[in-house]
Amino acid sequence: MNDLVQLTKENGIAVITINNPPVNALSPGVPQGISEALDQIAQDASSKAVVLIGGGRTFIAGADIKEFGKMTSGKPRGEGLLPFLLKIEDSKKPVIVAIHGTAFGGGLEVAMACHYRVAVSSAQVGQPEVKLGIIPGAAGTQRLPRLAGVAKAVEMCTTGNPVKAADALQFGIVDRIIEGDLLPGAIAFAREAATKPAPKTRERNDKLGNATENAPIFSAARETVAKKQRGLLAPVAAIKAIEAATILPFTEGCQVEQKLFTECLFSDQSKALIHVFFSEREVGKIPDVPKETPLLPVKSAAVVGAGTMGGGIAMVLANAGIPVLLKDADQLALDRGLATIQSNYANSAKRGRFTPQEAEERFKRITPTLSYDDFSKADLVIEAVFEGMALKKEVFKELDRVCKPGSILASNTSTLDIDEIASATSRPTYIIGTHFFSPANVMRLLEIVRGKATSREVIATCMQLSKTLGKIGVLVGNCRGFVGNRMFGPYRREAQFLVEEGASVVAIDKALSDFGMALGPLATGDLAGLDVGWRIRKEYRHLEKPGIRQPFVEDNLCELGRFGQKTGAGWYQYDEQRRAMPDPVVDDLIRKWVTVAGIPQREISAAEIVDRCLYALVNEGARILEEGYALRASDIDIIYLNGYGFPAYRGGPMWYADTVGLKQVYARISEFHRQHGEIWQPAPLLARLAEQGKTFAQLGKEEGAAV
Ligand code: 3H9
Repeated sequence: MNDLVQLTKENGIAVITINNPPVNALSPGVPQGISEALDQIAQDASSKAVVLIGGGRTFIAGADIKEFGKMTSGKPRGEGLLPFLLKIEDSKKPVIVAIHGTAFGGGLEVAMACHYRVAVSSAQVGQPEVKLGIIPGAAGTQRLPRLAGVAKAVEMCTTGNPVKAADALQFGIVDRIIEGDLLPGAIAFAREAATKPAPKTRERNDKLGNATENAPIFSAARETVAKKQRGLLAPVAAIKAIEAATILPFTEGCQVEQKLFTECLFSDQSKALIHVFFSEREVGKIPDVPKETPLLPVKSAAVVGAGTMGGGIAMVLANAGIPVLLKDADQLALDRGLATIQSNYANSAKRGRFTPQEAEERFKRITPTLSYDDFSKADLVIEAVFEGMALKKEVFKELDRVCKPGSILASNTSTLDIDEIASATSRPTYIIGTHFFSPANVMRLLEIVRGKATSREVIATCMQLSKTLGKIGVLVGNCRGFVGNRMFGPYRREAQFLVEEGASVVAIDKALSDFGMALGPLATGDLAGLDVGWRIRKEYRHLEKPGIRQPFVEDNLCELGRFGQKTGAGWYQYDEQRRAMPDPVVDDLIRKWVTVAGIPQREISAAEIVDRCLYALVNEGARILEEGYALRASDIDIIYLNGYGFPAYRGGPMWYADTVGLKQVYARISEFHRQHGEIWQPAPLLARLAEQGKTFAQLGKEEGAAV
């Protein structure tokens, strides 16, 4: 046996413990260690049954995801896990799995090959492979329907969502919940089991149903997947594999699963989703803010501005159990803000996200106020007033006066200079940007903007706070628009240019939606409110270089009061339910305006729409990286996946560019540069990487940047 697996014995029961921290993944050595332990136990007449348990915080959380990259880059796969699982299942002595933490992916597949499963009540089981763009690859799609039934297996394998121990018991995945300590409970269970014949999951067919029962399950699942997981290959493959379980003998079903697993594993989607998995964990690592950096307490908070963003942020804080003061200068605005919060909570309760009582408790954590009187108690203040430097500075000057020393003063600005805001205070080390995305209580992204004086403690505290709030915090530098909006500018600029050059509003949104974006760029504008960008452009007009082409349609729409969904009209017109409909009035206006502007009209393909919009993102992302405003290309990807509806299966804009090949991306951008002039100047970093045959992903590993 090896260091990863230990074998002990207690009162005639052999105990195999896996110790492969942090999550007991099935890394090379783990299956071998368990297998050798089983060999020894088979020889030991005094061991009547076996308990398999994980050491540390969890049972096996799955295959070692790092190994997948090696496999797809040529490492031979070996025989896989199937023979190992058959060996467990064929053990003459019953094997009982004792689950705590998470039995995920390969972990659940191991558990299902054992004869019995017991779990503590806090445990979870799941087949989360689809989230990595693959399907279970060790007979999970064959054994799970045999234990849990076809419908549950389909649900688990297509959504990847975990199942709590109590539900696992109800569905027959787990045989007993252990109250109290797991190991003694599992050993007691093993003693009972030792006297009975050990059931083999693969030989059970009682829950597999028949064709008439299963057909509606599969067709409903296919429909749901097409709607909710648009463009994803793995959920479709998972359904196919489970379907095989219902019509083929176990061994042949496994062969179907293997084939589908391999196809998924080698797909670009899986590579992208695995990139996302590791990037999400990398994003919290900041070179000059080590893990040990002391954190400041955040036990109470205040929000300035009860508008859409301020109200949403107050909800996010209240949801995390943090009492929050919500201030607005205007009674009417405050009342309106509070009413919106209350109705949002009521809707969440109606949809069953939490109980009415929980909604009430959350709502009660928010105290409305018209004054700064109680702000001296707040550990953290988040300003969310209108986007305007003069107003922000006024607010911060006041906050500096009323807040206690050591409280963090954060701005929710989406574009403005944090250092200039900090200059209105006497405590620039405590000033930071916390840029939430709308709707703040829904969107996962939080850009944390580091000013030049922001202290490490304040950064570490805000990074930690993002986790407490259920957000994914990404540290960015202080440049205009920070990372997300700075890139979004050129992206939406191109969408508008394309409209001016002859593409229809619908064609543009459709091209990007077909690419996988949650919403097209023009519809996104309508959702966010076209007036936001209009206001910002007005503020920054003096910074625009003369002679550079600027889009004008959106500003013209705003001049007509068409701000998007909130005014019932923008690029589209909206009905009562906020459903978008193409608006012939807009088409006519655009044609009139472009004729006046003398812009030649032409047919524009969907491919050009996608390239123009996405490469505008990538080119700006490359500049941001080079200028050090993002730590890693993967941080930019995380921002786009969590704040801008970029499809996860494409890995984010920078990963997508790597997938296309930077040489090709550079060539296309150079072509746009020749056609459209200076705004398409290729980023020097992109030019260099393309020339060297490298990727953005390699850059992160080799050079390291500073925010
Ligand atoms: C699979 O099983 C396929 C099978 O069908 C077999 C096919 C043949 N591998 O998330 P955390 C690392 S596919 C390698 O921060 P938490 C993670 O990178 C797999 N590493 O902790 C991080 O490293 P670092 C199916 C892994 O407590 C550290 O562990 N299973 C793996 O918030 C801590 O992770 C899954 O998809 C892994 N499998 O959450 C489960 N898992 O510290 C994926 C974690 O260096 N994992 N790491 O940044 C999870 O969902 C969560 O990590 C878990 C813990 C809930 C387990």
